[in-house]
Amino acid sequence: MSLVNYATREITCKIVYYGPGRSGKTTNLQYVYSRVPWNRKGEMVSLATDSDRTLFFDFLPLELGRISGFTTRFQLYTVPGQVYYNATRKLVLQGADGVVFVADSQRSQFAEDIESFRNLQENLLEHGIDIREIPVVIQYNKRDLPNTFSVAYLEEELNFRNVPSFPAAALHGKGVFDTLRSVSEGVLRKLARKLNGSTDAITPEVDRAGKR
Ligand SMILES: Nc1nc2c(ncn2[C@@H]2O[C@H](COP(=O)(O)OP(=O)(O)OP(=O)(O)O)[C@@H](O)[C@H]2O)c(=O)[nH]1
Ligand SMILES: [Mg+2]
Repeated sequence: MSLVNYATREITCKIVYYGPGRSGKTTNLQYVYSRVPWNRKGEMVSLATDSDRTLFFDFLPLELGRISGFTTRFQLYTVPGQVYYNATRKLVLQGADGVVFVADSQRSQFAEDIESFRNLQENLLEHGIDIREIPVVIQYNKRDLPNTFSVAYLEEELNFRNVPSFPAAALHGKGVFDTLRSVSEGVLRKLARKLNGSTDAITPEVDRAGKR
Protein backbone atom coordinates (compact mmCIF):
# COMPACT_ATOMS: atom_id res chain seq x y z
CA MET A 1 0.00 0.00 0.00
CA SER A 2 1.49 3.37 -1.00
CA LEU A 3 2.56 5.56 1.88
CA VAL A 4 2.12 9.28 1.41
CA ASN A 5 3.89 11.44 3.97
CA TYR A 6 2.72 15.04 3.63
CA ALA A 7 5.12 16.30 6.30
CA THR A 8 8.27 15.11 4.53
CA ARG A 9 6.58 15.19 1.10
CA GLU A 10 7.50 11.62 0.31
CA ILE A 11 5.60 8.87 -1.47
CA THR A 12 6.68 5.28 -0.97
CA CYS A 13 5.41 2.50 -3.23
CA LYS A 14 6.07 -1.23 -3.30
CA ILE A 15 6.60 -3.11 -6.54
CA VAL A 16 6.89 -6.89 -6.56
CA TYR A 17 8.60 -8.89 -9.29
CA TYR A 18 6.72 -12.17 -9.54
CA GLY A 19 7.11 -15.21 -11.77
CA PRO A 20 8.32 -18.81 -11.97
CA GLY A 21 11.70 -20.02 -10.74
CA ARG A 22 14.68 -18.82 -12.78
CA SER A 23 12.63 -16.51 -15.00
CA GLY A 24 14.99 -13.61 -14.28
CA LYS A 25 13.40 -11.61 -11.45
CA THR A 26 16.60 -11.17 -9.47
CA THR A 27 18.45 -10.38 -12.72
CA ASN A 28 16.06 -7.47 -13.34
CA LEU A 29 16.85 -5.95 -9.95
CA GLN A 30 20.57 -6.53 -10.39
CA TYR A 31 20.51 -4.65 -13.67
CA VAL A 32 18.52 -1.77 -12.22
CA TYR A 33 20.94 -1.61 -9.31
CA SER A 34 23.93 -1.55 -11.66
CA ARG A 35 22.56 1.35 -13.68
CA VAL A 36 21.01 3.69 -11.15
CA PRO A 37 23.38 6.35 -9.73
CA TRP A 38 24.40 5.95 -6.10
CA ASN A 39 22.41 8.93 -4.86
CA ARG A 40 19.17 7.38 -6.11
CA LYS A 41 19.46 3.93 -4.62
CA GLY A 42 20.01 2.17 -1.34
CA GLU A 43 21.77 -1.11 -0.73
CA MET A 44 20.34 -4.10 -2.56
CA VAL A 45 19.60 -6.90 -0.14
CA SER A 46 19.47 -10.45 -1.49
CA LEU A 47 18.64 -13.46 0.59
CA ALA A 48 19.63 -16.36 -1.61
CA THR A 49 20.81 -19.95 -1.43
CA ASP A 50 24.36 -20.99 -2.41
CA SER A 51 23.14 -21.60 -5.93
CA ASP A 52 21.74 -18.05 -6.22
CA ARG A 53 18.12 -19.04 -6.05
CA THR A 54 16.11 -16.48 -4.13
CA LEU A 55 15.31 -17.92 -0.72
CA PHE A 56 13.19 -15.14 0.80
CA PHE A 57 13.36 -12.06 -1.40
CA ASP A 58 15.54 -9.39 -2.97
CA PHE A 59 14.99 -5.81 -1.95
CA LEU A 60 16.11 -2.65 -3.72
CA PRO A 61 15.08 0.85 -2.60
CA LEU A 62 15.08 3.49 -5.35
CA GLU A 63 14.34 7.16 -5.60
CA LEU A 64 12.76 7.90 -8.94
CA GLY A 65 12.59 11.66 -8.82
CA ARG A 66 10.04 14.26 -7.77
CA ILE A 67 6.46 14.59 -8.89
CA SER A 68 4.20 17.42 -7.81
CA GLY A 69 6.67 18.34 -5.09
CA PHE A 70 6.84 14.83 -3.67
CA THR A 71 9.92 12.64 -3.59
CA THR A 72 8.94 9.24 -4.95
CA ARG A 73 10.53 6.21 -3.41
CA PHE A 74 10.03 2.78 -4.86
CA GLN A 75 10.81 -0.41 -3.06
CA LEU A 76 11.44 -3.23 -5.50
CA TYR A 77 11.05 -6.79 -4.24
CA THR A 78 11.37 -10.18 -5.88
CA VAL A 79 9.69 -13.34 -4.69
CA PRO A 80 11.27 -16.80 -4.73
CA GLY A 81 9.86 -18.53 -7.81
CA GLN A 82 10.33 -22.10 -6.68
CA VAL A 83 6.95 -23.75 -6.22
CA TYR A 84 7.42 -24.84 -2.60
CA TYR A 85 8.14 -21.31 -1.31
CA ASN A 86 4.55 -20.19 -1.65
CA ALA A 87 4.18 -18.96 1.93
CA THR A 88 7.11 -16.58 1.40
CA ARG A 89 5.73 -15.44 -1.96
CA LYS A 90 2.43 -14.60 -0.38
CA LEU A 91 4.13 -12.66 2.40
CA VAL A 92 6.30 -10.62 0.02
CA LEU A 93 3.25 -9.83 -2.11
CA GLN A 94 1.44 -8.29 0.83
CA GLY A 95 0.97 -4.54 0.43
CA ALA A 96 2.18 -4.50 -3.19
CA ASP A 97 1.15 -1.42 -5.19
CA GLY A 98 2.19 -2.93 -8.49
CA VAL A 99 3.40 -6.24 -9.90
CA VAL A 100 5.84 -7.12 -12.66
CA PHE A 101 5.20 -10.64 -13.87
CA VAL A 102 8.48 -11.93 -15.31
CA ALA A 103 7.66 -14.77 -17.69
CA ASP A 104 10.33 -17.06 -19.13
CA SER A 105 9.86 -17.08 -22.91
CA GLN A 106 11.43 -20.51 -23.36
CA ARG A 107 9.00 -23.12 -24.61
CA SER A 108 10.19 -25.53 -21.94
CA GLN A 109 9.11 -23.10 -19.21
CA PHE A 110 5.67 -22.30 -20.56
CA ALA A 111 3.78 -24.54 -18.12
CA GLU A 112 5.63 -22.88 -15.21
CA ASP A 113 4.66 -19.43 -16.52
CA ILE A 114 0.98 -20.38 -16.61
CA GLU A 115 1.11 -21.98 -13.19
CA SER A 116 2.90 -19.00 -11.68
CA PHE A 117 0.43 -16.53 -13.16
CA ARG A 118 -2.42 -18.53 -11.70
CA ASN A 119 -0.57 -18.59 -8.38
CA LEU A 120 -0.22 -14.79 -8.52
CA GLN A 121 -3.95 -14.34 -8.95
CA GLU A 122 -4.62 -16.75 -6.13
CA ASN A 123 -2.21 -15.08 -3.71
CA LEU A 124 -3.52 -11.63 -4.54
CA LEU A 125 -7.04 -12.86 -3.85
CA GLU A 126 -5.90 -14.18 -0.48
CA HIS A 127 -4.87 -10.60 0.29
CA GLY A 128 -8.31 -9.46 -0.87
CA ILE A 129 -7.07 -8.04 -4.18
CA ASP A 130 -8.60 -8.81 -7.53
CA ILE A 131 -5.78 -8.84 -10.12
CA ARG A 132 -7.84 -6.38 -12.19
CA GLU A 133 -7.51 -3.75 -9.45
CA ILE A 134 -3.73 -3.56 -9.28
CA PRO A 135 -1.23 -2.31 -11.89
CA VAL A 136 0.38 -5.35 -13.49
CA VAL A 137 2.99 -5.39 -16.24
CA ILE A 138 4.17 -8.54 -17.99
CA GLN A 139 7.76 -9.00 -19.10
CA TYR A 140 8.58 -11.73 -21.63
CA ASN A 141 12.14 -12.40 -20.60
CA LYS A 142 15.01 -14.38 -22.13
CA ARG A 143 14.20 -13.28 -25.69
CA ASP A 144 17.90 -13.81 -26.48
CA LEU A 145 17.60 -17.58 -26.10
CA PRO A 146 16.63 -20.07 -28.83
CA ASN A 147 13.45 -22.15 -28.53
CA THR A 148 11.24 -19.40 -27.24
CA PHE A 149 7.57 -18.94 -27.97
CA SER A 150 6.73 -15.84 -29.99
CA VAL A 151 5.66 -12.75 -28.08
CA ALA A 152 2.33 -12.88 -29.95
CA TYR A 153 1.68 -16.40 -28.70
CA LEU A 154 2.65 -15.56 -25.12
CA GLU A 155 0.44 -12.49 -25.24
CA GLU A 156 -2.50 -14.64 -26.23
CA GLU A 157 -1.89 -17.23 -23.56
CA LEU A 158 -0.93 -14.98 -20.63
CA ASN A 159 -2.10 -11.47 -21.25
CA PHE A 160 -5.85 -11.85 -21.42
CA ARG A 161 -6.32 -8.57 -19.56
CA ASN A 162 -4.22 -6.73 -22.11
CA VAL A 163 -1.91 -5.10 -19.56
CA PRO A 164 1.32 -3.40 -20.72
CA SER A 165 3.90 -5.98 -21.75
CA PHE A 166 7.53 -5.90 -22.85
CA PRO A 167 9.94 -8.32 -24.48
CA ALA A 168 13.20 -8.43 -22.54
CA ALA A 169 16.60 -9.98 -22.11
CA ALA A 170 17.24 -8.90 -18.55
CA LEU A 171 20.68 -10.46 -18.48
CA HIS A 172 21.70 -7.94 -21.13
CA GLY A 173 19.58 -5.13 -19.71
CA LYS A 174 17.08 -5.18 -22.56
CA GLY A 175 13.56 -4.19 -21.58
CA VAL A 176 14.40 -3.82 -17.90
CA PHE A 177 13.84 -0.07 -17.65
CA ASP A 178 10.86 -0.12 -20.05
CA THR A 179 9.22 -2.56 -17.68
CA LEU A 180 10.08 -0.59 -14.54
CA ARG A 181 8.96 2.69 -16.08
CA SER A 182 5.63 1.21 -17.11
CA VAL A 183 4.78 -0.34 -13.75
CA SER A 184 5.84 2.76 -11.81
CA GLU A 185 3.70 4.95 -14.08
CA GLY A 186 0.76 2.63 -13.49
CA VAL A 187 1.26 2.79 -9.74
CA LEU A 188 1.60 6.58 -9.66
CA ARG A 189 -1.39 7.07 -11.93
CA LYS A 190 -3.52 4.96 -9.63
CA LEU A 191 -2.23 6.84 -6.60
CA ALA A 192 -2.94 10.21 -8.19
CA ARG A 193 -6.50 9.11 -8.91
CA LYS A 194 -6.91 8.08 -5.30
CA LEU A 195 -5.42 11.28 -3.88
CA ASN A 196 -7.11 13.96 -5.94
CA GLY A 197 -9.36 12.36 -8.44
CA SER A 198 -6.94 13.30 -11.19
CA THR A 199 -6.37 10.94 -14.07
CA ASP A 200 -3.39 12.85 -15.43
CA ALA A 201 -0.54 10.57 -16.31
CA ILE A 202 2.47 11.11 -14.11
CA THR A 203 5.82 10.33 -15.58
CA PRO A 204 8.46 9.43 -13.04
CA GLU A 205 12.07 9.99 -13.92
CA VAL A 206 13.02 6.36 -14.49
CA ASP A 207 14.40 7.29 -17.86
CA ARG A 208 16.97 9.66 -16.49
CA ALA A 209 17.96 7.34 -13.69
CA GLY A 210 18.46 4.50 -16.14
CA LYS A 211 20.67 6.53 -18.44
CA ARG A 212 23.08 8.00 -15.96
N1 LIG B 1 20.09 -15.93 -21.48
C1 LIG B 1 19.45 -15.28 -20.52
N2 LIG B 1 19.58 -15.67 -19.24
C2 LIG B 1 18.93 -14.97 -18.29
C3 LIG B 1 18.12 -13.84 -18.60
N3 LIG B 1 17.60 -13.36 -17.44
C4 LIG B 1 18.08 -14.16 -16.45
N4 LIG B 1 18.88 -15.12 -16.95
C5 LIG B 1 19.59 -16.19 -16.22
O1 LIG B 1 18.63 -17.07 -15.66
C6 LIG B 1 19.07 -17.58 -14.40
C7 LIG B 1 18.04 -17.29 -13.32
O2 LIG B 1 17.93 -15.88 -13.16
P1 LIG B 1 17.43 -15.24 -11.79
O3 LIG B 1 17.33 -13.78 -12.00
O4 LIG B 1 18.23 -15.73 -10.64
O5 LIG B 1 15.97 -15.88 -11.70
P2 LIG B 1 14.87 -15.68 -10.57
O6 LIG B 1 13.59 -15.43 -11.31
O7 LIG B 1 15.28 -14.64 -9.59
O8 LIG B 1 14.82 -17.14 -9.92
P3 LIG B 1 14.31 -17.56 -8.43
O9 LIG B 1 15.02 -16.69 -7.46
O10 LIG B 1 14.67 -19.00 -8.28
O11 LIG B 1 12.83 -17.37 -8.43
C8 LIG B 1 20.43 -16.90 -14.13
O12 LIG B 1 21.45 -17.76 -14.54
C9 LIG B 1 20.37 -15.65 -15.03
O13 LIG B 1 21.66 -15.22 -15.43
C10 LIG B 1 18.00 -13.44 -19.97
O14 LIG B 1 17.32 -12.50 -20.34
N5 LIG B 1 18.69 -14.21 -20.87
MG1 LIG C 1 15.52 -14.68 -7.59
